[in-house]
Amino acid sequence: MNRIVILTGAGVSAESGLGTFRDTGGLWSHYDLQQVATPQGFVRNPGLVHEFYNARRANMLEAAPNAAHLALARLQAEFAGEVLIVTQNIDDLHERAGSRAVLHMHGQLTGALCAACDHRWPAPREMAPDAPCPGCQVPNTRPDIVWFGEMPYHMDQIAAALARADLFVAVGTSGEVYPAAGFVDEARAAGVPTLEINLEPSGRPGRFDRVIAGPATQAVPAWVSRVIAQAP
Ligand code: BV8
Repeated sequence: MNRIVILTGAGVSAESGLGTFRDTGGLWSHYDLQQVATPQGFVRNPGLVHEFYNARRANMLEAAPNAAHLALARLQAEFAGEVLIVTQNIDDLHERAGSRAVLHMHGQLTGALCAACDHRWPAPREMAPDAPCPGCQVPNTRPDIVWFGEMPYHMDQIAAALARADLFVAVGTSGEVYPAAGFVDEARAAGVPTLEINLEPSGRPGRFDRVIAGPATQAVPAWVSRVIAQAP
């Protein structure tokens, strides 16, 4: 086995204290997704959107990577083959755990984007609707995050990696948001073995070849140790 593609979701950051989305008490039970995670919501009320992401950016800065992030970074460092992490998460915990090859398909809280000129720069702790873009000075800046109805980032690179993978692993994701939720189907169509590591199996039975159930901080380090031990 040489090439592993790992898709992570909010469940991998849950034990770092960052909220998930669809679990009981998750983010979407406190905020209306349409108001804070769509381009239409941003146009309607940019102040509310910035408030939502400023709060998540503050949570992220207070959070620390957990044993699952650290185990995935260890796999990238010690596994002789390629390990690509594709994350739906917008936090930087994979990077802070030492991971290098991370694709943020839904963008990052650490990034800012100008909705007027497409300029990108490191996001300040707090963003506001009246803050001018450092590039064009127009006050129309947003977090560099992919909202519903927008095309995720790195899709071509992800499709190519899935097609040539020897194993596809989904960690801590409910598998409800597309196109990420379709990656397991793309992998299966390419004959790639699939593994889910999740608090409990998500989606319909048989969607993954194998399922390891348990909290990410326990299940992921145990799985990584086995992969490293078995590697030639
Ligand atoms: C697009 C950034 C088209 C914002 C996010 C096909 C069918 C149906 C619908 C669609 C479709 N194609 C497109 C759509 C529409 C939509 C969609 O999928 N809607 C869903 C709700 C049905 N998709 C889109 O709009 C996407 N765009 O397709 O554009 C297009 C085409 C051409 C040109 C232009 C455009 C864009 C989707 C991206 C939206 N942005 N995030 C933000 O973060 O605020 S998505 C959002 O959901 C988050 O990023 C999150 O990452 C993602 C998925 O959630 P999960 O990570 O899975 O989190 P969740 O809470 O759901 O699950 C947590 C899991 O962890 C659970 O299983 C739980 O059991 C487990 N867990 C909990 N604790 C632990 C644990 N596991 C282990 N250990 C623990 N301790």
